[in-house]
Amino acid sequence: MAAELSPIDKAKFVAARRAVDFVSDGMKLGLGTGSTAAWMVRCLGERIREEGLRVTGVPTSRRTAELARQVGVPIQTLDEAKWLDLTIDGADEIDTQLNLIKGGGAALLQEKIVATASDQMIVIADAAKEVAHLGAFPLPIEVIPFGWRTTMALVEETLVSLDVLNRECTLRMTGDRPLVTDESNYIIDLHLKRIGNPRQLALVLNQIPGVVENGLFIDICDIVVIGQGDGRVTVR
Ligand code: ABF
Repeated sequence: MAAELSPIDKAKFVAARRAVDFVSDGMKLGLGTGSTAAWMVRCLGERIREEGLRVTGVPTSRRTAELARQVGVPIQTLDEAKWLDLTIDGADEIDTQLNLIKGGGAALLQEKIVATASDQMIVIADAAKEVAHLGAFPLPIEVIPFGWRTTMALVEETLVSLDVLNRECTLRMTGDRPLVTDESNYIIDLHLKRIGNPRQLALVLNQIPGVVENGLFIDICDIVVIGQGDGRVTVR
């Protein structure tokens, strides 16, 4: 499967393949979104075909659901699963406390719901995702479309009240139209450059009317599997 991959894709693939080793027969899984998570879904499909692995997956986006169907991973809804043994997903940034920024793939809402409804979460990533401090990657927040400009203004005011220096907020676009998430919401990206107190910011952002969820995953990730372009994998 990984014959002629670029170094970055090799890194994502080996991390995904190693994470799938944690999956055992009968598990109910959360299936993440993004290119690294896509490798995980493909590796799961391979284990199902070659070993007869029996698992079910709850996808965190339509595109993950479609890929799961293509590669033969049985899927169900979170309500059908009720609770999950393990979620495996990607991330945009991972700090030394295993706190994450997620949402670059605009799937943060379902990803956070599914990850929180799991006994364990494994994050898979290439080494470039590891950072000393979160924030260089713009922090995505999901907002309802109604009054989004007002919501964005309230977010900027909140950032001022928190003495956040860099406060640029942008509506995520697809071409010349706002990107619409699977839950029919919008994404606003917060270009903060560095987040001094992710825990506090995550709590404050979700108090703002119109904000549905934010891309800070605090105390949710249990294990990180990092892949390198030369095929090495580290688990921490
Ligand atoms: C998804 O994976 C998103 O939350 C995150 O933005 C993305 C990372 O994508 P990739 O694996 O393609 O780098 O879970």
